[in-house]
Amino acid sequence: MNKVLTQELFHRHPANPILSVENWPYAANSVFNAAAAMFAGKTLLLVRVEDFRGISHLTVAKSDDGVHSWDIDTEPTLRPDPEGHPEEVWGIEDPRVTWLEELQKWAITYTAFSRGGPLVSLATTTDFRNFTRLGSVMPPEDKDAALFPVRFNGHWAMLHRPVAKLPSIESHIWLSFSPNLKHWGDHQELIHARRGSWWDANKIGLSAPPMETKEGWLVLYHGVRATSSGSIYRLGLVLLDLENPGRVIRRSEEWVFGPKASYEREGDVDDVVFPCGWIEKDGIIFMYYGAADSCIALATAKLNELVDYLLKCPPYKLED
Ligand code: BMA
Repeated sequence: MNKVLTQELFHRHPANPILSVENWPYAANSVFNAAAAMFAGKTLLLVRVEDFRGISHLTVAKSDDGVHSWDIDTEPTLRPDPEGHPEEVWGIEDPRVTWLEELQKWAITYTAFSRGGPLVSLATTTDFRNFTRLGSVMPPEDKDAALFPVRFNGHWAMLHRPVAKLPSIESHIWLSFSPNLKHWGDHQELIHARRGSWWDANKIGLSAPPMETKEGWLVLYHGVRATSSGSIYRLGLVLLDLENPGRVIRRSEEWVFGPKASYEREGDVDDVVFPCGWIEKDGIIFMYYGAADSCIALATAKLNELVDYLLKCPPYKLED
C-alpha cells in the first residue's frame, strides 16, 4: 500500500503550541480557535479567550513572523455586549475574518452564544480596535461562518453550518447570499456530512475562510467523528468553482490533518484541531488552529500541493 500522502500535506511547527495561557497578559482559562489576518505587515490573530466563568471574548495578538514574540492586548479587545446584544449573553466565540476590498473593511463572523443557542453574528472593523456590530445574521443553532471576500452577481456570500434539530438528520455546510451583509437568504445546502463510518460523518463545519486560488475557492472544513469515548475533530479540503461558489468541484476523501501531538490530543476537550484562520505567504499556507480547546498551534502547507492533491481526488458527487 502507498504511504498516506494526505497526512503529510501539513507540517506542525516545531515551536508549537505557539500561544497558550502562560503567554497571556491577564488571567484566562484557555486561548484557542483564532481568526488570522495579515494586518499592517504583521500576522494578527483574533483569539478566542475563555475566562474562568466559561464565557469567551476575543483578543488581538500580533507578531512579525507569525510564530514568535506575540504582542498581546493587555485586556479583552472585543467583549460580549449582552446589554446591546442580548444574543451575546454567554459569550462570543470562534471568529473568522475576511478582507472586503470593495468596502475597505474586515468582516468578522463569530459565534454569539445566546439563550436560544449559538448563532452567527457579524461585525466590521478597519483597525481591530473599533468594531461595528451588524448583529445576528443567522438564528440558532448556526455557527462556523465565514464570508467570501467578493460579491457574486452583486451579492455577498457566506458559508455557515446550521444544525439539524432531528437527531437522524446530518449537519451540513450551507451557502447564503446577502445584498448588504445584514439580510441573508437564498440558502442552499452545499457541502454534505458523509454518513456511516466516514471520518466526517453526520456533522461537519467550515474551518478557515475560503481562500481564492486559480483553480477555485479552497475550503478547509472539519469533520466530527463521534466515538464511544468522545468526538474527534479532523480536517478535510474542498474546491469550489471560482465564479459559482455553489458548485463543488472536488472534495478530499481522507482527512488531511487530525489530532496527533500531545497538545492536540489532551486538553479541555481532547482530540480537537480547530482552525479558524489561515494566511498565505509566498505560496506557503500558515494554518492557525485551536488544539484541544486549550492552546493555539500552527501548521504549514504548500498551497500548490493542497490544490494538486484536491485535483487528483474524484469529481464531487452527492451520495444518497
Ligand atoms: C465546536 C465549537 C468549537 C470547539 C469544538 C470542540 O462545536 O464549539 O468552539 O473548539 O466544538 O470542543
